[in-house]
Amino acid sequence: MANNHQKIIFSGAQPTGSLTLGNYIGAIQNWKALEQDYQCLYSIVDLHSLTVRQNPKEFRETCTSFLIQYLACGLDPEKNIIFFQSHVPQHTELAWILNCHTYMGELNRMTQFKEKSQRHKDNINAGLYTYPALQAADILLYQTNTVPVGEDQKQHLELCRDIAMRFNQAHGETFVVPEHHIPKVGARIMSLQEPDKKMSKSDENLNGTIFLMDSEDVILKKMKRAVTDSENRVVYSDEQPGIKNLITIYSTVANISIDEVVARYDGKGYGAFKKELAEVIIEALRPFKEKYDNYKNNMDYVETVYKRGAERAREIAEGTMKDVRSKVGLLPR
Ligand code: ATP
Ligand code: LTN
Repeated sequence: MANNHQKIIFSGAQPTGSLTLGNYIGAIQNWKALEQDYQCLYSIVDLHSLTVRQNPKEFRETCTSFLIQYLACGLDPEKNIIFFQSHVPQHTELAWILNCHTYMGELNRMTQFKEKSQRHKDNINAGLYTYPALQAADILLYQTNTVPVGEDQKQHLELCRDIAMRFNQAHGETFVVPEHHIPKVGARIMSLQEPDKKMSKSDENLNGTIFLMDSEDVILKKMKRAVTDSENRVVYSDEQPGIKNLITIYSTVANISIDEVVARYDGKGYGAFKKELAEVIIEALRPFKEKYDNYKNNMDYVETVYKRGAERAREIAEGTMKDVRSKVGLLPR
């Protein structure tokens, strides 16, 4: 486990659909960079996905595929603790207690709740509403210092901090109050079809999202269809949100600066730019696809990874829960 000076990092993604280029650029790429210097916990937050109705058989497959996608992205299970949220029951136990320290007024303000209840009008359940308390439990259980996420999670993180401070004030120092870590470039990759909306794995318009699992042909096609404008100049400006988004993607995937991308395509039109961007993405994803197939053929190993991950996570989580139970006045077991 972490030595006393090693900072703790926690992050998670919901196993719905399949990982997108937005998830990779906004989150996973940064997770990988952190594994050298920190004790990192990365969870597949399967309980969060149950806020939307799932088909059990498909859901199990998606969860396994997510874990394999994490590993294929290069997350090292020796350095990081990688696990399924539902395998560590302390998450739901703490979530209940934190629910009792969260105000309805706070939950009412959450944009993700407002958006998701618009999208799933027939199933606006209590889980969707109290989702941020479970997310706060995920983070606070591990005495997390830093949470690397995309821009969209800032509001949930702020609420998590408020809950932690409130709890500490009421019961004495219990939780570390975490900071969020949002990347400077790429924190919000936009849909290729609607550049005013974030790229999302649950978008109904599949052309707006590049999935890490997409074939080369599909990536080329989606890139060709990406919405731009009539200027035909590769310029990074708010007036040209479509092309601005593509430049951001280029810069983060090829690991070169925005200025360098713009200079490289000075005087060239959108056609050449989009085609070469597709090639850059395809090249970057090649090792991902190879690793994915390898892990898929080695399910025994994959199972060991998540079982060991949950074991390590439970040990830390139980330490925090013992303190929490005692602080709120529950009798020792
Ligand atoms: P859903 O559509 O199911 O809400 P999502 O694609 O938004 O999913 P999440 O599982 O909610 O993805 O997020 C996983 C991580 O990826 C989070 O840290 C989130 O901030 C980040 N992320 C998601 N979409 C983007 C994006 N378009 N740009 C940058 N980061 C993103
Ligand atoms: N709500 C997040 C997923 C998530 C998460 C977390 C992220 C659940 N628990 C803890 C960071 C830390 C989302 O929708 N992206």
